[in-house]
Amino acid sequence: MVTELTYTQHLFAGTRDELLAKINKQLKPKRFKHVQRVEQTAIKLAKINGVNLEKASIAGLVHDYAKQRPDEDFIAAIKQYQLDPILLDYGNAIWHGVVGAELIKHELGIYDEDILNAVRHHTTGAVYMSPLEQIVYMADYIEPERDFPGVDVARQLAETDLAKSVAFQAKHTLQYLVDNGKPVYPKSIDTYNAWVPRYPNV
Ligand code: DGI
Ligand code: FE
Ligand code: FE
Repeated sequence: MVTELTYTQHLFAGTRDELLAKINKQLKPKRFKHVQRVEQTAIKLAKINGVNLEKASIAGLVHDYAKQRPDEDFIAAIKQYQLDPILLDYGNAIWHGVVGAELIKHELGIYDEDILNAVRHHTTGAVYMSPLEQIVYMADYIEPERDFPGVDVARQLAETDLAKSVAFQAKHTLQYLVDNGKPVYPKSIDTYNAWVPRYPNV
């Protein structure tokens, strides 16, 4: 069942359909479908955890808004908004969330810091994550088309113990990065340290 919320909280200056149209222009069809599945999954987790449904909808829809932008756009934004220059050592995987949040703020006029932090932290997690941030981080990981070993454990955990599911994702993502010799963004390690030792056998 698809939940099409009516926006009333002025977090975005327009209707959900108007927001969808703006996102649609930024993304290829596959990615556009993904963000709609993340929205629906985020709403489901928001209902379970008593989180603002409109924020879950907007954050889910916009989380990958910048995913298909060229590198030059991110490099320009890192400089223009004086973000941490260490970001320049990374690439789209890290930029589309951390830097993407600034593009969302300025291009879509979404200023709610909880929504923006949910976008900023959706890839790497963070030491402190609000319930909304945890929901978007997990919804992206477990949306219905995700298919990897352990995804069903992650889904089960996300619906029963949100914080423990965050620990699960932090541990398994770091494991994946290390196993594949990928560069680890320092904040991903901070996320691991903040969340995983609380649940040593996750
Ligand atoms: O944008 P999506 O594909 O929907 O999902 P995402 O934003 O969670 O990105 C997932 C990818 O990002 C996944 O392949 C793992 C990667 N990633 C997460 N943390 C790090 C990272 N990649 C690098 N290089 N370093 C990280 O710390
Ligand atoms: Fe993403
Ligand atoms: Fe995503």
